[in-house]
Amino acid sequence: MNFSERLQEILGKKLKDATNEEIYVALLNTVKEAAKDKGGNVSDTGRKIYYISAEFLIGKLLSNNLINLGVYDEVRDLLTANGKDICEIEEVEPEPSLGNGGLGRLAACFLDSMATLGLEGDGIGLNYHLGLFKQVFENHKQKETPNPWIENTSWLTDTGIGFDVPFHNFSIHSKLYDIDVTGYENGTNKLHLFDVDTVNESIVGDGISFDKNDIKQNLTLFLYPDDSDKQGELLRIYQQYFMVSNGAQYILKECEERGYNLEELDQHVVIQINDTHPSMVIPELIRLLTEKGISMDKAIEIVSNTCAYTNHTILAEALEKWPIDYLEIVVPHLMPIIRELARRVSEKYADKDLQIIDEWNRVHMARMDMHYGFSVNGVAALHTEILKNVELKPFYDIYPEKFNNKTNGITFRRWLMHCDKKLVEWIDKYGAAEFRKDAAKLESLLPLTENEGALKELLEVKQANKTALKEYLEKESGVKINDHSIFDIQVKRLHEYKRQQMNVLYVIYKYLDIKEGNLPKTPITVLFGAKAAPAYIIAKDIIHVILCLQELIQNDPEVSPYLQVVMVENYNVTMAEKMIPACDISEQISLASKEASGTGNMKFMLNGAVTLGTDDGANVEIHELVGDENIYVFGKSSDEVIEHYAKADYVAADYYINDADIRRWIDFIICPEMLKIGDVRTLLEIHAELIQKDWFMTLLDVKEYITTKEKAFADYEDRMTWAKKMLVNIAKAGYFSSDRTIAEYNRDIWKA
Ligand code: 26V
Repeated sequence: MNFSERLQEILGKKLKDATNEEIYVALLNTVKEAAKDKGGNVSDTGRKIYYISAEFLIGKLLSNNLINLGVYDEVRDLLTANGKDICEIEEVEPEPSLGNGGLGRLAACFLDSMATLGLEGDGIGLNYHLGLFKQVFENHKQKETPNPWIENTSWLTDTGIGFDVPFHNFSIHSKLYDIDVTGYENGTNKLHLFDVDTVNESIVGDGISFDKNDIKQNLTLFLYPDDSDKQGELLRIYQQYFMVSNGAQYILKECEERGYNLEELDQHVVIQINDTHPSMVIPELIRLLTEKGISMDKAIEIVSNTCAYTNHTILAEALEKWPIDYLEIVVPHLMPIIRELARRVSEKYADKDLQIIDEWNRVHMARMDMHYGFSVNGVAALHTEILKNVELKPFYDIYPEKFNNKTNGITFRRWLMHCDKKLVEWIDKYGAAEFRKDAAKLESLLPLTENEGALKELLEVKQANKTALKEYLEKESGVKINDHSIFDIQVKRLHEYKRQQMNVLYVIYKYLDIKEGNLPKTPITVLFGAKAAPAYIIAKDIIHVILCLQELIQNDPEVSPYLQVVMVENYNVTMAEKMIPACDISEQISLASKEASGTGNMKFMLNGAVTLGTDDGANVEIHELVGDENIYVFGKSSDEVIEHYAKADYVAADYYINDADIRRWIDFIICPEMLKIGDVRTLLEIHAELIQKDWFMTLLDVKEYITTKEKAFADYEDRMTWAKKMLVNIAKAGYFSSDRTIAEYNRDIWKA
């Protein structure tokens, strides 16, 4: 029976008589069955990959699964023939928010690529009932509300599997739910999400507040609850240990069922540790192996050959260091192992920067990973170089063979085939359809730079996507934008190092310029999307400034026909899928050296946006691929920035005092018109922050940023030349397929 027939059977009534909700549920169940029928991927070498991550930002799954099962077109046509619209059915599906941003989305892309390449590789994580949070704007401020996503019928399958996870003087029994990961024209892998039966959603009070002490009721309630206080940090340790203990027990159970000798664990298993959140898997596995009678020496050796660590940031504040006191409270049984691991290091090395336990009795999770894992990788060429030469230099000096780079990638199934169907049609028409199995084939489009007809059509595709976004925003939020303006987009988590505040200064500059009568040839729409961590005050202040500016400009009839600012609410994967194909200019303006890689930059490029960015993270590699002509690069280099930090010689106030332009833009934040719209205290706070601190050096680059952005806007006017830039970006994006990244992980690290 084919997919459509089975769908009709499961639905049990005529398609044209069914509601969108009924069709969604029937589709979901048909997909689950088809995923099972395809069977799992099996490793050639017998080594199975486990990708452990606190975050999997999977996005909606229906269309992605239909594409991977090769039935998308068939289902769409069947629905159309019955008066139904597949897009409306997609909207029925809730989006889980099981991640913060790039790190979680990367994990989701990696699962898709592992399955597609036929690698036997599963994800292990947690089933947060209420996700991260849903962002709503109230009084020009972010408010967090719960984001429930689990419905009676969902992608989760109850496996019936569970483990006892020991904590200090109590234990919790887990429950494992699986989500199928369908490979594109290949077998099915699993995402294993562990959960607790006793979690109680009704303990949530105002916003996302809840009793942090009641572990049985709150353990898998939210992703990374506010950890600005001790109770929050403890809960995070509870979550992390719960994740890795379940993961370790699951892995050992699978090995035992397959009849493997646990002393040869490293022959059968490789564990990729996604940032430091799952690092306790190392001592936990050692603990479990020694409980099974394996000696400490042997257990350490096996586990060290099994675990590999990926670093995703050089920001010191994001490298986890847990106080021993906290670990003693949550997982006292793990401390003897951690102490033993630390002792062995201190016996061998005197350097204090290499110690697992520091002089303030904190356990450095990344250091444990580097000593007791066989691989350490960064996520873009520049990032890995900075790790080797600066941030993790003492480790590179003793373990040069462990360090390697794996430049991030994105799955083209979601970020092209699913989200930009018009562009795919165009690519197919011009003979690069093979990109589906080999992304490098996009390069065959390059000769089209000489084909005026093809370039015109490419511009038409972009225009259609812009109109589609305009319609979507109006329908979803009532916001009206001009689809015949330039779409300049910055969407990513809100963080000072990403410098949304620099984009804000551009908007102010442009507003004042238009006020002075200098009108842009084509109107400009600056779009933002970003969630801020609930406890990150400055990030929330920046959102406030953006929302105030949005209103101020909207209400100014002199300026609003030429410049519009829109911050979309609750930016998530679904919103990204709508915004990215519509983008003209992709804002990637982090302070050089601070953005480990970025992956949004790759998605925009693939969809024909031109990057405006610093030479940071993977932008460096984009720059190399497309050449100076097809990207707008500005700003101080990572070397210069690193030197400024070393010498501590960047003084924001000097720029404010000595540069009248900069002073004018910054002071605009507290001008009477802004103070009338916004909150005085907040605006004063961010004003002072920019002058007195500006830790991420906005003012160092702001002028060059503005000049470069103006150049990009001017170049946009020559539509044919611009279309060539778009084309080169699309054609060169093949390198950023996560299929390439995963093939490299497998070649160099996993060997599965
Ligand atoms: C975490 C935190 C938490 C505490 C407060 C400050 C702070 C700042 C940054 C982070 C980032 C944690 C790791 C992370 O998400 N890294 C991102 O990983 C992506 C996938 O590799 C990469 O593309 C992004 O550049 C990188 O920021």
